[in-house]
Amino acid sequence: MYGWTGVFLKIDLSKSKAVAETYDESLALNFLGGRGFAVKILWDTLKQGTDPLSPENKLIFAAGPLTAIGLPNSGKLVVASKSPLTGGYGDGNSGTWAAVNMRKAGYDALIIEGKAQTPVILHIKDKACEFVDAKDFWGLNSFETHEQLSKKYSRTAGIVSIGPAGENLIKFATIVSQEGRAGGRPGMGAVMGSKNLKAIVIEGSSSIPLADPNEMKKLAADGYREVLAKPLYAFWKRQGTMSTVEWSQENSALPTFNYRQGVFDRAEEIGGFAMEKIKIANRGCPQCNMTCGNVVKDSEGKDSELDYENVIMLGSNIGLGNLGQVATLNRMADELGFDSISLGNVLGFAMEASEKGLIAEKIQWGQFEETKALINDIAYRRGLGAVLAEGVRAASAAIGNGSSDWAMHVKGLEVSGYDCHAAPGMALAYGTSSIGAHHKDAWVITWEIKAGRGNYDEEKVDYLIKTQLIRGGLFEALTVCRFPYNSLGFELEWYQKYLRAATGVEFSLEQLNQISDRILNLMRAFWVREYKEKWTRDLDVPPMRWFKEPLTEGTLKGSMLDFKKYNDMLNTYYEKRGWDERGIPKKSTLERLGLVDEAKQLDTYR
Ligand code: PTT
Ligand code: SF4
Repeated sequence: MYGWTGVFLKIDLSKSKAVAETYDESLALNFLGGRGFAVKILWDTLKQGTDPLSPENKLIFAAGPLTAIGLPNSGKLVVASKSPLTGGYGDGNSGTWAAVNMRKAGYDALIIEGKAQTPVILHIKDKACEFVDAKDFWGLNSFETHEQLSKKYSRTAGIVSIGPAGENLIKFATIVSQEGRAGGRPGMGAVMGSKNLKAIVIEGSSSIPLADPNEMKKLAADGYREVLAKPLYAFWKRQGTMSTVEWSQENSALPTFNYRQGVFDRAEEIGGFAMEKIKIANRGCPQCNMTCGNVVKDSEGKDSELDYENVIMLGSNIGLGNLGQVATLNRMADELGFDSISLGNVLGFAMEASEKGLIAEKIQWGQFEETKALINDIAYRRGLGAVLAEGVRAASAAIGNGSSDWAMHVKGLEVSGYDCHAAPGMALAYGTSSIGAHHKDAWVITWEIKAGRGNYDEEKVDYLIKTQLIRGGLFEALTVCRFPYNSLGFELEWYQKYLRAATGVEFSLEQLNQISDRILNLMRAFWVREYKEKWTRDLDVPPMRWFKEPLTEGTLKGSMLDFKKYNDMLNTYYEKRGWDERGIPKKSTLERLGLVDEAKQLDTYR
């Protein structure tokens, strides 16, 4: 095989054993890599009903055939597992030198199972793998861990680690790398913690076998030049994703006071231009010339790397309008190892519960010191923090009193940064996203606003499905960053050329679409198999707040979603996907995608 290394490293932490295994070429051709590999491995090897925090669960780090080849934005990997937050398939996409080193060590994926008796660090150096005692590291935050490990091993090693949130099995703990890249929103950090795995250090020195190395060299250089030449490049370097704050504010889509207002009177103070005034550097993932991480000095004089999502979830959504303070909360999320989106979401939920008198604790909107204390309480599971540590779905079940209407999640994953009171297409994207309410698979809201936000037309369903196949399927299987494509307009055809030069295989766009469809259908099948009789179409419906309580501020004040129209749109979506009225892939759909055994198995869960 070219492009793929053809090898997975299987690690059993219970036995301190690591075995390299080759895999069949058909897996590569049918599932490509990243998310494709992860879902196939989880489907084939995880027993239905496995406790996500048990040794039996598997934690997978998977790359694709373009990862680590010096082409635009190819320093990313997918980290996946059965999620302790949602109970379904969970993953994240992280930019890290671990992606580059893993491939250069000769592996397309690490598949980790078992549980070490005492905390360990996995050190992989090409073909060698050692299990290093981590007692001196347990308890350290992710920045301290990174710093000490890069001194102990090498500055060029790939390092991923968990902070106290992962150690304490907080359900929305992530895996952190390079002091500001975080991956695995649905609790991948907790899965790592449950295995007593503090960190992975990986060093690789081989080159990846390519079908046409000369062609690849030329195409890669051309690709970087093309990215630089894109008209939006200069502004992107200045603000990255941060300009979305102003956009969301203008379009009443800004999560504000737990998704009530859509606009925030201090939005300007936390927006892209305010950020530029305190920005000190750009930072980013390996092999990227778009470096979109905005490093600023926070209110305590420390570095913090800002993106749209973490700024609005820890800013407007909790009523905080001081960017330096928001940056401090963001740094705490990175250090402790929380997903910043879910963190801002549960904080907003707690503040609303306090305002409504449903909890004894007084947690007020926008109070910096109180919020810092609560974040630490969540990390160490103290008091109210222990309730919030389970995620917003479980917290609302504990608090009751109708709070499930404004517990902002889908399938247990907290909603990310878009208010959908007046965006039915984006609401459907959240409703049907393959990991719960995340915009990764389909960020359709900017298109929707141009297309007409009030309608629930078939055209929106078509656009959503097309977007899910490209973003949730293709980019997650290639594992390269999607920003050149969706933020600068770097054309999809580039990836076909890269695939040809890397693997020697000519993939048409139709074939790539079919691979994506296969992956997304298998992800859905995994959810259905796990939820069994609890699977219902209600799981594809976004939070009731957007249907029952109109927007309270701004030019779209009074807007809300129509429940019947949403359900009609969901029916159309199911029909077009080849799913039944409960949203379960039909046997014929799975068979058409070559998932014949999977179809048989799923039949027993209908
Ligand atoms: C991603 C999610 C996002 S999506 C953001 S900001 W975004 C939040 N970032 C966090 C953070 O930072 N620290 C923290 N403690 N928690 C965080 N949680 C949130 O995580 C990320 C970029 C971004 S920034 C986005 S959109 C794009 N996402 C991609 C994707 O999903 N796939 C892909 N092929 N390319 C992508 N490119 C962009 O990558 P998750 P990263 Mg991330 C500080 O992890 O679980 O996927 O959730 O990985 O290396 O930080 O890059 O406005
Ligand atoms: Fe990473 Fe941003 Fe570059 Fe994408 S554009 S690879 S998220 S630095």
